[in-house]
Amino acid sequence: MNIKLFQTGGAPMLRKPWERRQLAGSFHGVALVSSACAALIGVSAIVPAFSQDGMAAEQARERQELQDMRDEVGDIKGTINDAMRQMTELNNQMKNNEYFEAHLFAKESTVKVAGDVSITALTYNGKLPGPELKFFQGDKVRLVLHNQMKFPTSLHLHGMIIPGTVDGLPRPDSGIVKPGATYAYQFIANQPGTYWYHPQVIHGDQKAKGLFGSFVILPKGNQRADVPDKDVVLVISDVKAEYRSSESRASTPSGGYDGGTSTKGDAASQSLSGSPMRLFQAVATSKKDAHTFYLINGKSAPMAPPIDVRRGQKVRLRIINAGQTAVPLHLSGHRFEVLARDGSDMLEPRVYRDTITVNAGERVDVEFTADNPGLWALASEVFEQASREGRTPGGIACILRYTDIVEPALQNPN
Ligand SMILES: [Cu+2]
Repeated sequence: MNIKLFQTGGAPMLRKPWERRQLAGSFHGVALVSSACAALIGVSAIVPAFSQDGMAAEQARERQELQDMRDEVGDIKGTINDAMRQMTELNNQMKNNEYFEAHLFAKESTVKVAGDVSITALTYNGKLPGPELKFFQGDKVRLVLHNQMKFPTSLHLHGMIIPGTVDGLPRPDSGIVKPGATYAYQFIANQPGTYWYHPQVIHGDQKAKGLFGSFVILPKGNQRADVPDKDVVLVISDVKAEYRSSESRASTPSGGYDGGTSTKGDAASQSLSGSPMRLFQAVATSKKDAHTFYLINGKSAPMAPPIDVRRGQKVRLRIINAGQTAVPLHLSGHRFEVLARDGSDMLEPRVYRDTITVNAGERVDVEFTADNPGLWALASEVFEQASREGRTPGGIACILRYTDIVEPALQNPN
């Protein structure tokens, strides 16, 4: 939508023929301008020497020329009217569709985080992390929070500089959402970058139990050079969960977390592969029998989906640490440029790393060129975080995979 083109305040007045012609030329093509100039020069130079017949012919020509000009002005008016009509229609559309609306349903859900482990966590829309939202700079955003939990909640837009009425500490009439209630948070997405949402600090325990999600604001008028071929959001987290034995006592292996006894006949406790599915309940604080699941996009390795790239692609990773501890993430085989921390563009000098420590609550955007075909790991350097209680593969780890390269070793593992 090119509104500037039709801002008539700065348009020239239609006063002199050549100005009209030039304006017409700008609409109908360059040829018109040059023919108009030629006609004007001809008229002023030749008029005094003409006979009466010649004068009459000349007057007729001038009348014709004036008529042509009127027609052209009419054309221009028509063009402007058309454009104004289109603009009005666009404006009406924008008014009707002013807000980019997303609905978040905060509720308890059971999510599978590893092959044989499900946790009952607090989620937005049943997903861990919550829905990945994308806006463009300047979008008017309305996030509608539906509280389907048994206790109050709130929404914090981590990193956004917005009025306190939207994101300040919630007040009774502004931001605390009672059980069963709905609240709409509206803001203008004016800062490009990587952000995340979660309950306010007074409901911090809900964040630790899984209530978090990401949102990205893409710059308006993205230049091609600035747009990566692949733009991936990675939310890393740790969720503490207790083994929930009360619900599945009959089928619970007595050995606790590591007791892998088969539980035949209990469909709910069977994973697709047939191994016993164990159910954990997310807890806010560390307890003696609590297990910590380190997750990348809600999954423990090897369940975390791979990052698929092709040779030559520019790949951006937007890493958000929604967990409780700092995570030093290492990407093997590549060096990445650190583009931004906490949503702000980095200033020069450029910083290149192969490991980046993402603190609790922090966001880091990095970018690299996929120029080293193969299979690579993106994983925490802390063994506890890159394992599932000492077992590998597990925890915060995923594969970077070149999909256009055939790996003979993988195709034929002899
Ligand atoms: Cu936060």
